[in-house]
Amino acid sequence: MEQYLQLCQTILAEGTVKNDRTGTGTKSMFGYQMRFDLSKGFPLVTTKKTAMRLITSELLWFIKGDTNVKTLIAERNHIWDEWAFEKWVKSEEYDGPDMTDFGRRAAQDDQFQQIVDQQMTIFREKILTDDKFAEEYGDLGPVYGRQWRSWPSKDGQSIDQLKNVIESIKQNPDSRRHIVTAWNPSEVDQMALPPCHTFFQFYVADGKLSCQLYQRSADVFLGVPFNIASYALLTHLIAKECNLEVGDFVHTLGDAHIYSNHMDQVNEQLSRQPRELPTLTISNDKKSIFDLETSDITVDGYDPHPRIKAPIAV
Ligand code: UFP
Repeated sequence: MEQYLQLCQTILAEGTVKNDRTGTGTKSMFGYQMRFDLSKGFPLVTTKKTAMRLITSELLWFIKGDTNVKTLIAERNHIWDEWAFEKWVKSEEYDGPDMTDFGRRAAQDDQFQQIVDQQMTIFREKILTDDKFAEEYGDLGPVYGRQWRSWPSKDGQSIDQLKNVIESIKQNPDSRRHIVTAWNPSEVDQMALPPCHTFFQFYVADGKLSCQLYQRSADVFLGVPFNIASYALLTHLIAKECNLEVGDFVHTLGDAHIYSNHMDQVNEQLSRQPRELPTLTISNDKKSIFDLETSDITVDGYDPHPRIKAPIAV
């Protein structure tokens, strides 16, 4: 994963100090590209421990077209909880303690953090046990799963971009139109977080499938290790589905930034020696990627340096 450390180094050396939506401040550069040959190991960052289980369950959730956090919560994956929780605490039905601007307030106030945690626990329990509540407050709306699998079209129908792209890779591998886009201009204003991984394209040559992602905005310390592994996994899954070997994952970044409160963590990582990459195994007994479950995917030989904690910018 020299490529990832090189990205960190380049931003530290050449980036511009730039303000951002969250008010945290960043060092940032515009336009950067990394390339990972997927036949040389699975690109899961080794200079800090990264939770593959969360990456896998989130990606399969996207692939199934699911937009409800219930599925993720049931798998102990909490990366999307806050977005659903926000909808709940802003609703008329919510009658607990005031949660205005809870993310920012909790970050500055430990006591308030405890109150948020309590409400979050109640929220998760309700999502898991009350179907009607989950239907109403667990759904995140027009996020990735929706755009990939049922992009609303003009005539009231929907477009299954993922199925279509798999079909086009199989039928016409040389095509230059193997594209899936999550950036839907007509729905961006309804999204809590407009898609960061916005657009991807597949490419077939010499029996190998490559994938390039355009990521408009990249939190290099917290987000990017997840994003690399997620799209590497997606490329493996689609390659298997199409009977192809894996080629390269090309990761193109728009605004690539390191938050000002992640500098020590990035330097800590840069002081560590990268280790051998793990290998990915996809269980063979299921036919379609649409039927896969988290337990069907395993990563072996992952021996990372210890975890590094860092605050998330909201
Ligand atoms: N971010 C990522 N990868 C993701 C994701 C978010 O890096 O997959 F969902 C980061 C990028 C940025 C913030 O720091 O989250 C989104 O903020 P904005 O919409 O202002 O770009």
